[in-house]
Amino acid sequence: MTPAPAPEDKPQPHAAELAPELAPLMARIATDPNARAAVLRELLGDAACRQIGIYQIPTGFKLSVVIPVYNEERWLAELVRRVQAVEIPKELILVNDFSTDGTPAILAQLEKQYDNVRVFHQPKNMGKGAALREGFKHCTGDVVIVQDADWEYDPAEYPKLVQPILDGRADVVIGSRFIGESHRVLYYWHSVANKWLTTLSNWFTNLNLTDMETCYKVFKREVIQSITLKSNRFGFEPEVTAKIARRRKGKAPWRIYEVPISYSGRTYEEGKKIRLKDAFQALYCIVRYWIKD
Ligand SMILES: Nc1nc2c(ncn2[C@@H]2O[C@H](COP(=O)(O)OP(=O)(O)O)[C@@H](O)[C@H]2O)c(=O)[nH]1
Ligand SMILES: [Mg+2]
Repeated sequence: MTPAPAPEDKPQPHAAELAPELAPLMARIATDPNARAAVLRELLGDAACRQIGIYQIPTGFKLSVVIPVYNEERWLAELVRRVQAVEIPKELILVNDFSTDGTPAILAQLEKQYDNVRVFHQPKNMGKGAALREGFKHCTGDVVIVQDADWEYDPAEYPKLVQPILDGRADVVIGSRFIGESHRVLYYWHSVANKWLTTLSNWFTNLNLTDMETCYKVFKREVIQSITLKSNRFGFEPEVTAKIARRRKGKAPWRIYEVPISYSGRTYEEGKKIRLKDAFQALYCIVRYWIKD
């Protein structure tokens, strides 16, 4: 006896098949994300749409996606495709950190393929922090997001990450892998190290973050371009956190939000590069940037 198909295997009828009069509307909203958001808001209600990051993108809004790239030939092209698939107007700033594999050729191809992609090259391998610093200089968007060049983080979550800024509630948004979304089950000691580093950073900054080491950090452009960053390698994460924390006070305090994100970590065999020494570097930077800018 053939088993009954699982519910998700059954072909689902398209809305336009059920109700042909919907066909012109479906065709119209297929190419217009704001029209789709408006229709869904009417159907589902504002609250449900907010939960899933469906909202109107203001006219003229642009997101700058800064991608540091070091020897990522295996992941890069597909990652850029996933970023481009996000329905937010954007520019992609890719910074090649002196890669020695096929990455430069892929970057050249991407720059040719897409109008909104710009590529910059570091003169020698200097680390993620230095690559980001270079990338931030060239951003022209309203909001800036950091994107690693692997598949550990999912660009489909940009709308949710940008939402607190577009709502006027936040100046900085930090994605957290530890407050609710799904994640690939991998290295236990990594998650322990992440939690320790976050806790220690919180002691010094008095922020109640749950994931300081996350890649997804989102800033209003004027916020990130007004911070002087020094760390060349993975010290970027504690440094930027400390410098943002300092600006919670004063005349125009920066407001920070945290948003749950999923995480599909990669293994060392798949190209993960962060090492134990990077945790010690982060430890040093937490203390160093607490003492002095
Ligand atoms: N490890 C490492 N990553 C770099 C460097 N320069 C730029 N990157 C990029 O920084 C991002 C984070 O590094 P990644 O290896 O994904 O960190 P991990 O996944 O936490 O091990 C990736 O997009 C790298 O390609 C570098 O010198 N070393
Ligand atoms: Mg990574």
